[in-house]
Amino acid sequence: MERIIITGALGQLGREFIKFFNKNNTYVLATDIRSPLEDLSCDFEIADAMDEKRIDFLIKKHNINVVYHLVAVLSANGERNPFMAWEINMKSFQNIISLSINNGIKKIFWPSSIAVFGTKSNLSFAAQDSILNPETIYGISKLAGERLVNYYNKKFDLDIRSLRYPGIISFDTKPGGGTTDYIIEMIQSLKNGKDYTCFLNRNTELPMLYINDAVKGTIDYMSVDKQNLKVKDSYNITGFSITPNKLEKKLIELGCNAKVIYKSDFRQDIADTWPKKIDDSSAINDWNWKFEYGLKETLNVVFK
Ligand code: AKB
Repeated sequence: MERIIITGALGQLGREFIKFFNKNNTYVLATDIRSPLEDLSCDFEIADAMDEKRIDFLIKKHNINVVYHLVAVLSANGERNPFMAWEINMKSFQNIISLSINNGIKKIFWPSSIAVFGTKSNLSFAAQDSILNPETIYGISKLAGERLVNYYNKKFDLDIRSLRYPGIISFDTKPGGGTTDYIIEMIQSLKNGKDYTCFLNRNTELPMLYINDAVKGTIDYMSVDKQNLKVKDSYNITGFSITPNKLEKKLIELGCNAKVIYKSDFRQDIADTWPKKIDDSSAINDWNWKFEYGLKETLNVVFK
């Protein structure tokens, strides 16, 4: 029986994983640095993943045998404070790996991101095994993490798995401090009749994935036999690609009449080093990855 700890559990992904595990009667211990405002319907403990002793205590107390380590400072927040971003992203990762080794935990999930790509990757359609030259501190930390996934899996016989998520779209829980966040902000503003100032240029195309696909895909991937997984660091996965302008037009078609004002900021420089589309054929071939929510299905969730 899996007994899962989630770090950074109150973030965009964590809350959705909790709902999934609750529905499937899987034991989950949610941890974060602040208390939830609502009932999560699972065990919850305040814990900072930077605090190795505290996490060690909780792993032992709750008999944990699987880790979903979701703590991360995302791309835009990372550029605001690169030293803090590196420290949090890398130290928490290292803590989790060393605690897993010491507590006999084999199975770990750790999200990577399209931020690992850079201007030397083919940004029109980034391959699984592209040249990776990330230019943000977030991307650099994700690339370092991917190399460590590969290294630790061999060195310590661990089963750490990772996916390169594109922008994740969710409406119940908002992301914080990312570059792809504009898509959620624009949809929600226009739906509520409020003008939206978009921090990316109208033609900036980026890959996106609806949260239900992200969660289901991750769970499917985590349950595949390890021998079938040819990619040893992190798999590309994606749903659909879109520009702010295309999204604006769709929202107008759906009856929204608020305006989008384009005023790009430093996040444009981040987006300019990220791919427009990514090739997820390795995930399709190795573990039958497939998404269900295209743009239409994603917008249907909010415009029912
Ligand atoms: C971000 O925008 O920083 C994240 C990501 C693509 O990893 N959503």
